[in-house]
Amino acid sequence: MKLYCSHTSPFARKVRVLIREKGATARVSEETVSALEDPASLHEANPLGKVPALIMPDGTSWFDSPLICEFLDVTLEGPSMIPASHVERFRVLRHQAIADGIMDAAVSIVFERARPEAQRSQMWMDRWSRAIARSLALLEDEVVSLDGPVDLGSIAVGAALGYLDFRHGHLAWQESHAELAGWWRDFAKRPSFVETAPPA
Ligand SMILES: N[C@@H](CCC(=O)N[C@@H](CS)C(=O)NCC(=O)O)C(=O)O
Repeated sequence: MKLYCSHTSPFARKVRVLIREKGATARVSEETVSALEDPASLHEANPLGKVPALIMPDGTSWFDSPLICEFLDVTLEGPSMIPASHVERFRVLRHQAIADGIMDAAVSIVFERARPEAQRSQMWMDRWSRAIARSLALLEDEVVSLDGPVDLGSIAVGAALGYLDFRHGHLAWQESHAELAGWWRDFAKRPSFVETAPPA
């Protein structure tokens, strides 16, 4: 299997961490692509033109990181990252949903900032910023639910927080969310996160 990814994408990092937590790096090779350069190989694997995308030896492809994670979780050996019991499964998927939402908003702000100033929408950047702020407040309130064995939910939250540190350091979110920051400081030390840290 081959994963098209980028080392700056938080969605790709989520998948790359999950593969490492399952101890299955030998099963998935990683190829770095730049989605914004529109490589044909990426479009063939994912018509949406986004990373990550997973391509199978027979040419079948999987895209959108939640689906890739679920596919890899059931097909790769190693500990399960999505619990089977309904209550636990939905707790994990809820964490993933809020984390993916933070990533969507944070990535959108980065793309918006890259546009010529006259074309930027302050209204949208403010709206995405408020969504991030509300989501961080929710995670701060519910931080105890992130404790316990690593799973797709905690991996996704880690990928989202790591992206805020990488691209949105000016938010200084760790100063206003002490519990969540404490959780992340420990969680970020996992080898799976250290190995996939975005470039300095
Ligand atoms: N919902 C997608 C989002 C993936 C995504 O937005 N990837 C970004 C990089 S962080 C991308 O490739 N963007 C290129 C584009 O939007 O054209 C997922 O979960 O995989």
